Amino acid sequence: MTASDSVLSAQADGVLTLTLNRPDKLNSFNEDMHLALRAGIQRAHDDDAVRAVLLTGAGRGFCAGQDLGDRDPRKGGPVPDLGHTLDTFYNPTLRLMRGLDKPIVCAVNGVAAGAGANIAFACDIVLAAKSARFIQAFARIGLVPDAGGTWSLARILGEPRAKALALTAEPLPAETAAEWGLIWKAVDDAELMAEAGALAAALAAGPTLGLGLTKRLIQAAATGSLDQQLDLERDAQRDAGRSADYAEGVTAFLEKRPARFTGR
Ligand code: T3D
Repeated sequence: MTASDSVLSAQADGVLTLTLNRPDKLNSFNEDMHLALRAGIQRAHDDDAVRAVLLTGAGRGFCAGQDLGDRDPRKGGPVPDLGHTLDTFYNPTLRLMRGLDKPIVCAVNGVAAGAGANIAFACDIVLAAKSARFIQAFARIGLVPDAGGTWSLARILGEPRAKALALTAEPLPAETAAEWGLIWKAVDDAELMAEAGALAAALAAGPTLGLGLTKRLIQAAATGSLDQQLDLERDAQRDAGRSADYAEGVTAFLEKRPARFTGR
């Protein structure tokens, strides 16, 4: 395992595990953690040996959003340009996560607040400990949901629930988040890391090209028409059909044995 100060990263069997690691601040984001998380996701882009990412948090929380200690108005100085910090820190990471052609599994081990919740929702498959809760904490401090929150909440939940969560900042328990379709599953706390790790390992042993194309198609469906989507599916299927993993998958089926995918 290698450790940057604020994000631990470990790679094994095709899974890159990234652990937000500022537990005394509930893994809230300072600049170092922003850059370390982005570097981790970039590594997943660049390294063919990485075939899935597992994102989680150290300690009792997943992530409490922005480190508000770095925004203390009592320290004086100019009013911060938060549009600039979104452009500089959150938005590039969100785009990198959504653009990664490999699955990101998120194991929400505890409270996820502010941008911390919305970064979880930007992952591809989200499991949460039953004790975890999601809080659109922005309203408590006079901000608006960011890190893609208005997009994912409105799209997944629809306006009534998205607005209620964002305007009240009421904590949403993990089990309700799962019932509402905001995450994949709420699991017993003691089972979370084993279950999320097994899922990430299974994805890393899967047909990486096909999985990446699938991720891209489902994301494109949010903004495209059926006509556009049918064309995208045709193009993606053409690429998938040329992959070694497709040939292996069909051969394995016909030979009645498990497929051995190589990610190509
Ligand atoms: O600024 C920009 O660049 C714009 C982008 C903004 C994105 C955002 O995310 S804005 C939203 C920022 N986040 C919040 O407003 C959440 C703040 N935290 C909380 O409301 C609560 O901590 C939680 C509901 C998440 C958890 O509550 P609880 O009671 O379980 O824990 P706690 O006691 O409040 O926190 C434990 C420690 O973590 C505590 O430190 P201490 O007293 O033990 O030394 C607390 O101060 C610290 N902590 C928690 N969240 C943050 C934090 N420290 C700095 N920043 C935080 N966000």
